[in-house]
Amino acid sequence: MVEPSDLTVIFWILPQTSATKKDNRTQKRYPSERWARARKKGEEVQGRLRAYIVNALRVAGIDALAPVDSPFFEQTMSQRYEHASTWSERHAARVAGLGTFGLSDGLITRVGKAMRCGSVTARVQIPPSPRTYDDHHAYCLFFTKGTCGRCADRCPAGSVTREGRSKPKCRDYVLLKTADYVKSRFGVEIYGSCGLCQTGVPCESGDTVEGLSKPKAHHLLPGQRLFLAMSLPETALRKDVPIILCTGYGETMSPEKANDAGIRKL
Ligand code: B12
Ligand code: SF4
Ligand code: SF4
Repeated sequence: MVEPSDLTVIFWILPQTSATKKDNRTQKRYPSERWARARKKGEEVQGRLRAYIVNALRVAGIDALAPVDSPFFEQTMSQRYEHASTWSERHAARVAGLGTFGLSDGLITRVGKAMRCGSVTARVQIPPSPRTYDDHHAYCLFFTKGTCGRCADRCPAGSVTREGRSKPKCRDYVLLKTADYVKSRFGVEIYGSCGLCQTGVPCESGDTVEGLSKPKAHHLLPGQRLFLAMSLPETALRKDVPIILCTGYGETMSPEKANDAGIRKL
């Protein structure tokens, strides 16, 4: 029998690169090529990262699974919440102290809303990272200051408005229109890419998060420290196993700085 208190959720945020954000900022209707490719390849990377962490934990004798890869994960249509799933990465991240929701429903983190995220649940007890907010909308200017609303202006599907969000409008747009567009224009076969509400907005890179320093490229977010702590036995102590500290947030990183930080290859 497993009690909730026996478990720890390990969570990470992988921000989009500055080049991807820059390209998508100029878009008015459809995603840029980089954004579409990041949606496809980014999720593949997430899948591998989840599998890697689960495996490292299991080798260290710790039961673990990635909720979204487990047989219990399903996406469903809820009468109350429309499109829903049995594991919400965004809710888990909010609880883990990594971010709060914005007007567009996107999760705004210290490194911004333009990101992808993932999690692994493990049977181990680790003290939780501190949660630095009480309000679940703390990083959104619309809810905290009554300003902004830029994500609503940017949404080409009319899904985000100042009155709330329509999931079906977003879903129809990204499943039908952008999927056709990125396939015919870039040869990328992927549904669900758009992200105009995540780029060209004040919260894109975490600038609406007050009072907290932005993590440097090779620094870990609080939730990621848990990951390192937990995978230490199998990774950090073994010199032959590489550790990826950050995949994607390259604004201040260069091969020289990476080298200085002890990373052998960028
Ligand atoms: C199905 C899905 C979709 C569907 C429907 C999503 C939806 N619920 O609206 C479609 C295809 C439309 C979609 C679109 C997009 N998605 Co999507 N999607 C998912 C997926 C697989 C499941 C989401 C889900 O149904 N969860 C259950 C519902 C109930 O919760 P939720 O959507 O996570 O979040 C809810 C909260 O924000 C809540 N909320 C808002 N305020 C408050 C306040 C309180 C108090 C509470 C309790 C809740 C709450 O309302 C949201 C909607 O119900 C997740 C991965 C995952 N397993 O979590 C990715 C995920 C949510 N998508 C993501 C992304 C990047 C996108 C897109 C930008 C597409 C793209 N890649 O270009 C758009 C953004 C849409 C938007 N405005 O946020 C990221 C989120 C990034 C972020 N910053 O938030 C995720 C987490 C994928 C990942 N691994 O990184 N997506
Ligand atoms: S663009 Fe503005 S209104 Fe929309 S989520 Fe970001 S801070 Fe909130
Ligand atoms: S992903 Fe695109 S369609 Fe969906 S809410 Fe954001 S801007 Fe609108």
